[in-house]
Amino acid sequence: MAFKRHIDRLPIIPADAKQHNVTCHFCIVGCGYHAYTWPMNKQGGTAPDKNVFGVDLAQQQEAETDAWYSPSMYNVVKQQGQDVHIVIKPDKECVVNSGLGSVRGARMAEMSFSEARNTQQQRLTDPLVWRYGQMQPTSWEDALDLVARVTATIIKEKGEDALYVSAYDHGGAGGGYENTWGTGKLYFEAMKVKNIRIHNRPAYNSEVHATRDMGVGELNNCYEDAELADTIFCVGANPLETQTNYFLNHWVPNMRGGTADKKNAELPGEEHPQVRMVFVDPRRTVTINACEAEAGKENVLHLAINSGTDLALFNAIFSHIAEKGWTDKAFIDASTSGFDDAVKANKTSLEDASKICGVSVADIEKAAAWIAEPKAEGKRRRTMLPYEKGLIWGNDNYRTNAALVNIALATGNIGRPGGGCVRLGGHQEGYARPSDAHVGKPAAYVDQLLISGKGAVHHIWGCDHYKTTLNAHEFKKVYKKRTDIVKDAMSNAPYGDRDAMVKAIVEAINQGGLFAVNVDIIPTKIGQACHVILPAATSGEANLTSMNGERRLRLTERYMDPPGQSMPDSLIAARLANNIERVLRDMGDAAYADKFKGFDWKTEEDAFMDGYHKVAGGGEFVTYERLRAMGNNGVQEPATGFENGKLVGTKRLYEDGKFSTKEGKATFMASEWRGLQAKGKQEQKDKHKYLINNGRANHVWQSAYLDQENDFVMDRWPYPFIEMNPQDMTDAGIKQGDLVEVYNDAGATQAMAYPTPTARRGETFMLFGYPTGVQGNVVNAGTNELILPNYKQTWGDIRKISDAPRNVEHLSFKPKEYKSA
Ligand code: MGD
Ligand code: F3S
Repeated sequence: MAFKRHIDRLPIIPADAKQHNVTCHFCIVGCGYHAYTWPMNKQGGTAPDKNVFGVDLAQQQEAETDAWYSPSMYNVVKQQGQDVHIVIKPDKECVVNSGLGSVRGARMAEMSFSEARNTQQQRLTDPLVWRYGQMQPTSWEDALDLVARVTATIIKEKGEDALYVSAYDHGGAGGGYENTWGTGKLYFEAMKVKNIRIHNRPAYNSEVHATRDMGVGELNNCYEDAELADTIFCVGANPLETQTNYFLNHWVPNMRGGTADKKNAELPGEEHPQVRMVFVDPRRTVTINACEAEAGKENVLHLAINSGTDLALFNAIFSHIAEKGWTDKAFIDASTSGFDDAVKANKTSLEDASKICGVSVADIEKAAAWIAEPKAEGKRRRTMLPYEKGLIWGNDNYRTNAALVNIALATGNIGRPGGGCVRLGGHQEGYARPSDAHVGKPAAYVDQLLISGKGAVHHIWGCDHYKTTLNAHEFKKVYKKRTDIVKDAMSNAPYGDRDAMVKAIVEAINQGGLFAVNVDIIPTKIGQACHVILPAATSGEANLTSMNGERRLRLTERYMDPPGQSMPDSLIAARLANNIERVLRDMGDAAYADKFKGFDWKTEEDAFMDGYHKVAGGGEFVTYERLRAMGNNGVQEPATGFENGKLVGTKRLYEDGKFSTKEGKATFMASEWRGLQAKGKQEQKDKHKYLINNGRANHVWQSAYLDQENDFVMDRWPYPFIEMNPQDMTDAGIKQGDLVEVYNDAGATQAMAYPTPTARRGETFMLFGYPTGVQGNVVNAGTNELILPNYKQTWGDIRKISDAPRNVEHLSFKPKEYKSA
């Protein structure tokens, strides 16, 4: 039977419940919520003065009422050691989501650590150290001393290049400006660590290098632009499932014609035709289905390209727009450079692109017209060009990113209402770190170096390579072997003798071992290989700032205690720095020890004031107190002032036509097509039958690190689905729900077959990063020249392993599409 929460009734939130500002800590959209908490022995009442909504709850409420919450929004958590009721419900006044919740964010409460209601009991509560052949709880003092001594010994003996670091660079869950500053100050200021990588890729680099090199920051518009656009040209993204409330609250109203007032006010005197939607994706997503239902099929164009051929398509569209004279000449002259050279270099005919991409000439032509053909009275079309992982984790990332920005610049669609060439984003952003210039370009391919036996100590902050890296099969094999060498040495060393323990670890490292430290909120898969695990607090358990996809900065206020001894990452970084400083001093190296000064933070706010407040653009205006006062609408970065008790921000970047280059001009870029660029991809494609396209699903947040303990999600997806064409399944003797093995030369993994009539023959789509079947096992090690991974272009074979197991029998395998009304 499908999952049910079996909740009969829930307490009414009393009128005097404490209210905290909360930004959903999951996806980039950053929906506004409120967390209400109140004592256990209290309940609100139905009378208007007895409940937080101020309405008579004895009466039937209207359909769109805000005066309700769902069981998933409720829990019992601790506040200053006492159990309290908590409700985390969407904020109707927040301009991002206007009261909408997503299937992920609306579960924030039930995804919280609760001893009273047994939720998220997997959370780490104490530091753990490898001892007596297993992980054992210990004190912070003990754990940090061991990490500091091993780390200090290694950086002194072998240099800082022997310290490897994996660290998230984001906002929201696990991240935030506080935490990226904490780790950044430790590894880039106290030390100059260069063998460092980011949570979702094997090197320290930008996912969207090209747009930045062209002078165009990747989050340059605002969510309102999706309401003002005449055309949305969406590349490699599935926003209904992955930026849900941005799509529902800003794209859908435009498709329904509901944003006319805004358009008339913002863009007076202009024709506002029905918005047109173009999607570039080899797969038909539910987003496309939803757009057809909302905007009408005739206003939706799906360019179902051959996997990895976006670049050729964009160059052809760019060439066609130039030929037709649909460019924005005034903008090109005033604000850009290199247009003519780019037109020459990227020249691609519609016919050539059609051959490469597998899309008809007519459809490419139509897409170009929908992007750029002027409206009535010669007014320019307002076209927004968003993109995400289909481009970012796709073939020839750098050039493809450039080719898309070329189209946006040629049509004058950056810095204008209804425009923007923007990544849709993943998680929220919260990057504040000292310069990373010493890392170099291209940055080190950390995972490959680890596989080849390099590195002595590995600090891992909120990343789980075992689930989320490429070449994961190989990585796990080697990583286990190397960390086992150190585990065995630790098991043989006497525990009371710290010097002997450190010596044993260093000797094991010298024999090819690796000492691994994992900072996380839950026990991870890579954590199984680690020697020390440090428990971190997450959003809501500490104050945390982050910005969303339109640069909207908010403060999520601490609303509950972190589990056990866990601490915010910023303070873990500070305490680690304090310990390394002490150990270096004990070793007699005062000069080196002095580099670790400046970490005397007592709270996460100290980290914020030391980091964001001092180094971020406009950061000097921003304090916790001011952000708290700005509530869930916050301020759009960069802040430009503080006036009349309010922070002033920036709605859109580049409205003045000045870009982020020395000359202030955006630069067009040559970006010629060169086939499947990453090593081994073409051979893989030639050899194997199926495209193993991969990505996200609505219910699941990232690698399911919290969802794996949530019955609602695990009941629906006990195993990662692999969408397959029904005829392909029949030919291979596979039935719905059967477990299949997906394999190629890079490795093998397992998934559950999900018949999908819209899947093209030979093309599949597998849920990425899942604990019960890791798609990254079959992604080969190939990257682009800047070490950007290419997860999406993966090919493999598929064979049946077993009939649907018991925990799959109850599942629905209905197509995911919905019918229009
Ligand atoms: P994906 O599913 O990774 O999600 O958000 P998206 O990028 O929207 O990939 C999007 C699409 O890329 C897929 O439909 C896939 O078919 C397409 N694609 C594959 N190959 C190609 C290609 O060659 N060309 C083109 N044009 N498209 C291709 C990702 C975003 O989602 C991120 S980065 C994060 S971190 C967040 N994670 C997340 C989550 O885990 N769950 C949910 N529900 N939402 C999330 N939001 C964020
Ligand atoms: Fe959360 Fe809103 Fe995304 S509820 S998961 S931020 S769409």
